[in-house]
Amino acid sequence: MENDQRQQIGVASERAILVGIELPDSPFDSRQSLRELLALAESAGTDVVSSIFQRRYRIDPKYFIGRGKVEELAAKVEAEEAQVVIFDDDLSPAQLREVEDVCKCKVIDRSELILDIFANRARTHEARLQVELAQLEYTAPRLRGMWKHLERIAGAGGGTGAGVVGGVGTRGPGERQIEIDRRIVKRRITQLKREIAAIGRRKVRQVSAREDQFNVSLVGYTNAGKSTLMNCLTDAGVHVEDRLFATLDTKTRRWSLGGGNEALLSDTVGFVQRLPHHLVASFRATLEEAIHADLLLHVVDGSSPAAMEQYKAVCRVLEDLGCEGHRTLVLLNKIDLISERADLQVLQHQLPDALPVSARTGVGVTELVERVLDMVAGPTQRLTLRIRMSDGRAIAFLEHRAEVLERHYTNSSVDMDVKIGSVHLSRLLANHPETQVMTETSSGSA
Ligand SMILES: Nc1nc2c(ncn2[C@@H]2O[C@H](COP(=O)(O)OP(=O)(O)OP(=O)(O)O)[C@@H](O)[C@H]2O)c(=O)[nH]1
Ligand SMILES: [Mg+2]
Repeated sequence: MENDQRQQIGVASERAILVGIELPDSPFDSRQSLRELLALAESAGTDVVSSIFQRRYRIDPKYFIGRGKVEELAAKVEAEEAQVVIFDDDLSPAQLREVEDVCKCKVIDRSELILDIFANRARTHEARLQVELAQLEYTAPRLRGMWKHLERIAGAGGGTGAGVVGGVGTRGPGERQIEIDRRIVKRRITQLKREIAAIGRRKVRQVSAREDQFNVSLVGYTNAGKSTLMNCLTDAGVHVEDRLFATLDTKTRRWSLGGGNEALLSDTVGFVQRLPHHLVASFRATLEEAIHADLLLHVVDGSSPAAMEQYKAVCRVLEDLGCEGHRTLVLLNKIDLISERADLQVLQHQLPDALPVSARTGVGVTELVERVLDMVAGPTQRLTLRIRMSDGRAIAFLEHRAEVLERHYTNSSVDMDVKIGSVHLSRLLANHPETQVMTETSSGSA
């Protein structure tokens, strides 16, 4: 029916006004958050024409911001011919409706904006299902509240499905349809959950099939440089872009660490301050790599003035995912952009174990590889091992995981003079108990 018109109501290329508010107990910097909303809105393709910021002691239950501010906002909407107002905070359905009544234009909140970006960016089947579920779960409970105004907005249509609910501010077709749509939405949510659960099970099988490998996951704030680093370390050739949420699905590649050692490196979806909860829940399957990783490389954009806030936001999402106990190496990326030494020192003081790197110039990458190699293989030692000739698997293991310097053959065994990491040595001795350690130096093989 009105599908065609609804497609036109996306925020892309609409004139937008942003609204931020600062509360006394706010856990984050509200002005910084509003700047990020601007980046998010631009990522969604809107044309931001103005913004409003208000400091308040508490939110207004009816309009979220004060009555006077709403009127100021309405005047601005008219003067700027804005088509959408975007709040930096999540509003209740009733508040959205009240503000829409006064401003006479579409009003959306931060979560809806993020969901809209994801809906437009999702390319893989898996990502599309996950975004659609998150959209429906956020949108469906708001249907009743959204109804009244939608009847007034000419051309507003209804329906379900990613990119269908997707047109932001299009939350359903009209009062008469509400019950029918609720049922459709419910059924679709059940179906999506089933499909996503199946993907999740497949993903768990895939990830556990890699258990004998060392699995490393890149995590971090969106735009921190995860994909750039992935490309720098492997030949993944993943998509890199200077905008938020360039990556929405996971790619895994072999990462050669030298000396026959390797790890599997996964690039994952970026996080953002106050990522909608439904989105995190839906993206669990995509984040399976991070959940099961042996090591997380937490990439922080060291050149961002909000580096620490972003670091903390990522830590919170990781906690949400149950990853807080994972071994983590923090990387201070983009150090090529930090011109003030003092700025870098402040960050290094706050994150003393972090390793400064630049995914663009390659600075710090050698040290990164060394640190990871230490974890994969343990400290290297040189020794001679006697392996039975019949134990082809042990010989193959050494050829892959150690640097073999010399071999001396006897009738039934081979003495191999090797440089090997302690982790690999323990694994070898555990799996091949007949292996003998002859000497800890290379000089004599018995
Ligand atoms: N100067 C500089 N720019 C970098 C560096 N690393 C990444 N960038 C740039 O930062 C932008 C974002 O990089 P991506 O690798 O796409 O970031 P990401 O973390 O994968 O972002 P999402 O996939 O959106 O979460 C791109 O324009 C990169 O070229 C760096 O070390 N130095
Ligand atoms: Mg990326």
